[in-house]
Amino acid sequence: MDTPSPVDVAVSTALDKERTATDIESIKRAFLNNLFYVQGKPVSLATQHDYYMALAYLVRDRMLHRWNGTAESYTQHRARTVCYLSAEFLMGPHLGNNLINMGIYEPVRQAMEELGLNFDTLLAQEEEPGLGNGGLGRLAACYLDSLASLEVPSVGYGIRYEFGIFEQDLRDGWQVERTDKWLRYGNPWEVVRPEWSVEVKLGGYTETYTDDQDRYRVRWVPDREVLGVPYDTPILGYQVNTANTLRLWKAEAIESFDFAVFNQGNYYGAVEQKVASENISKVLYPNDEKTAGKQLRLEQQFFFVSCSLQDMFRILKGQGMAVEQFHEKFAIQLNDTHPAIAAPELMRLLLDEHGLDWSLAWEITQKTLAYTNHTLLPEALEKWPVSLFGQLLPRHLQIIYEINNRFLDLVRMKFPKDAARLARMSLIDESGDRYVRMANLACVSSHTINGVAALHSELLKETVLRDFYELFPEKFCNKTNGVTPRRWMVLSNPRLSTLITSRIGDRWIKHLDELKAIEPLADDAGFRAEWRAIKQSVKRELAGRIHRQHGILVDPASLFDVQVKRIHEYKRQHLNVLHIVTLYSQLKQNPSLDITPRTFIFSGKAAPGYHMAKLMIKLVTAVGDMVNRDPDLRNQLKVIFLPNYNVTNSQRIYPASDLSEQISTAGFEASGTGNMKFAMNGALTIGTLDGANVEIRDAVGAENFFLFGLTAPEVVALKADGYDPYSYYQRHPMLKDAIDLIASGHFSHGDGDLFKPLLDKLLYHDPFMLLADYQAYIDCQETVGRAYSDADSWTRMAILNSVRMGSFSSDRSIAEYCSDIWKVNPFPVGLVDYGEIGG
Ligand code: Z57
Repeated sequence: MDTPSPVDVAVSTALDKERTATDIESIKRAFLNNLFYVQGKPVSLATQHDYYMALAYLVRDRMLHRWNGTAESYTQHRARTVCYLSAEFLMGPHLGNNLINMGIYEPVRQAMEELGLNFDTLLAQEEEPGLGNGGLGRLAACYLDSLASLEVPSVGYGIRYEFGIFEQDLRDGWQVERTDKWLRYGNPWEVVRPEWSVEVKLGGYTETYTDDQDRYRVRWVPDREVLGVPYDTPILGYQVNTANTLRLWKAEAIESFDFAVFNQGNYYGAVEQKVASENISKVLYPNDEKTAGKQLRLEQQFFFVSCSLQDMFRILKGQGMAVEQFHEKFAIQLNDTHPAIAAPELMRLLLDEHGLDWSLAWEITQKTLAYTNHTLLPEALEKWPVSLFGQLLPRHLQIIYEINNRFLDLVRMKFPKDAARLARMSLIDESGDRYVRMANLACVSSHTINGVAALHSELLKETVLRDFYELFPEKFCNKTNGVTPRRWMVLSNPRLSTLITSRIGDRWIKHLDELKAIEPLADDAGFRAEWRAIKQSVKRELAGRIHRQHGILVDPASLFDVQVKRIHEYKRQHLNVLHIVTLYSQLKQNPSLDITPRTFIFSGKAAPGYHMAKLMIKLVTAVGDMVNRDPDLRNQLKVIFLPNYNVTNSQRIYPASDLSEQISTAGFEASGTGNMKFAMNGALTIGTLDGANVEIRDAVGAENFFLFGLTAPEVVALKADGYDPYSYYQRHPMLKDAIDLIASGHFSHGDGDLFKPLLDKLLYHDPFMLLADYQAYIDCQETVGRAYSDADSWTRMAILNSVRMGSFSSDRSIAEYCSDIWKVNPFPVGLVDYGEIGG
């Protein structure tokens, strides 16, 4: 360490020890101080939310020593840094997670309880930042946790949406959306950095000029500019000093008033421009796996990417590094194609703003970027009409054309006289209306391309990215997704975590592989009893919540059969419903039939414009309405749709689940990550050979996994053969019975038309092959039911599932990204002891 500067010394003496102390008495003092001085409330007027804020601020105070220390250390050592570019970060509530990662959960809980406050009520006050749709955004959040926990210098770059994913209500069993006003009561976790704001150009035209060295240059003359203002959130690693940054950009007007317009007397016109600028970061597009194709969405993508790249150039310069060293300082990961505009934008900055020539700029760009693909669904592959693109980003379109010219020459060289291949690989789709193909752009511009599970990565090479694989086989790899055990075990399932720690210590939380030391205990009856008692008590808690919030009584001893995820036809929530209707029908026909009592729990949001998904929700709730109040069923079946699935709610659901439904049509779910959260918490999976299910089954053992259904190659073969869903309906009486019962209006007050679009699609198209998999699913569920009735054997399987999930920690995923893609090493941070410098 250098000699402390006068500022260091001043800081050291000014630093308030009260703001770092974590003993119970200090926490209580800090809490009461914050209530008074930050919330400005006497105890007599304080709300639960005031208490939450007072607590959040004392936690934030205790994070700042690490955050500042980390920033200072990275800057001094010019540490190589991962920049994770993502249009979504689905962080979930911060408070509990920060307490866990800082290692002060217990003293803080005790301090609050000693003040007479209910700690869980305080945690529940936090409005979660729902800045993502589902798996892709939550993966980004798990990856930030692991990057920090592995002490890897990194920044998450994204958009600070004012309205995150909508809140879902149910009215008459239908989804209705409400805007998510998550910032309403303030956000204690962010720090705005207006001094690092950047300007982003939009629209206009380009012109050429020759510079003072007589070189031909291009200038972009925009017709609009917006300001990007960074809001930073600290991301703590687990039990390390590292605190990385999530930097989210808010769009603002550059001048809050356009005085030229104002002075002409057009006050309203002046304000209009401010409103238009702020629109860019106003709202998250609520589509999972479907492109919106809207200009505002492209504006969002370019906005956050341009802000982030400009920010990297500022950092580079601040560390005295040359522009030519950009790829040495930064490794950029593109989370899907949403930030793929980074390729032409980085080229533009290097060429037009920093004066590099094409070949050097292109080398730097390719050495910097890497691309993760998250889907094979054609409707999710982004493409932008060339006209729209050129109007918004005229310079980028030129650059894309130039990248394309050079790229297609390469293709011609490697594959002479293959016009069809050229047309498929071109960055521009010219088969009809012209489009810019973002996946092609990402592939050409990146040094590495990865899928998110082994099967998905193989299918990518065989299907959507086949041509690119044939040209650049060395670019392709797999990085199977993972989830953070800090949030998904320690925070959400404290009792199970405590049980595990009581037997093997707490190293498993950082080294999840070490869970396998528990394996022998699966054969220990005492351990099984403890495990089962915990599962039962967590199920009782969820049952209580369901009763209080929805007035439905469910039996905690019944099998909790759970499907929670976005509502989508390929995820086949309606296959689950066909099973429920089949059981219902059997019980109605034979009221003395004894089945394994089940509670079916669904939760998930439908994209607001996805009518079939909304109808699937209505089908679940309609079946639930009939089933739940039918005395003939003797409480053997309950069907619950829990509204507003989000991170907060999911944390209460995974630990209370017995059976995890992972029943997508094989070949359609890229990975899935909920599947991992369930298994870690001791749920058994019923699933197809899709996404990461394949690897989960390998890890936990085929004998501990309920497999059914067509494989991905069988799905392709059956389609090629001319799949006829109607013939399955005719051949399988139970299937016919279930479909006929729904079609009769039995679950819709006699309205036989309500579910007709859904049933017709199944009978006459069935693109996701529910009818082909129906019988196998029913048979497999029968096996599940029988297995559950042997509680001891079930618990043994549950334990083996959980303790064999070590490789699905996002720590493993991130370690692989670091070594294989980013070539970045951990950089442990030592904290400056200001007290000693000053002392
Ligand atoms: C999204 O959540 C996923 C893929 C997408 O293309 C978009 Br857009 C959103 C999901 C996949 O469906 C999951 O299978 C996967 O686990 C997740 O991304 C994370 O990779």
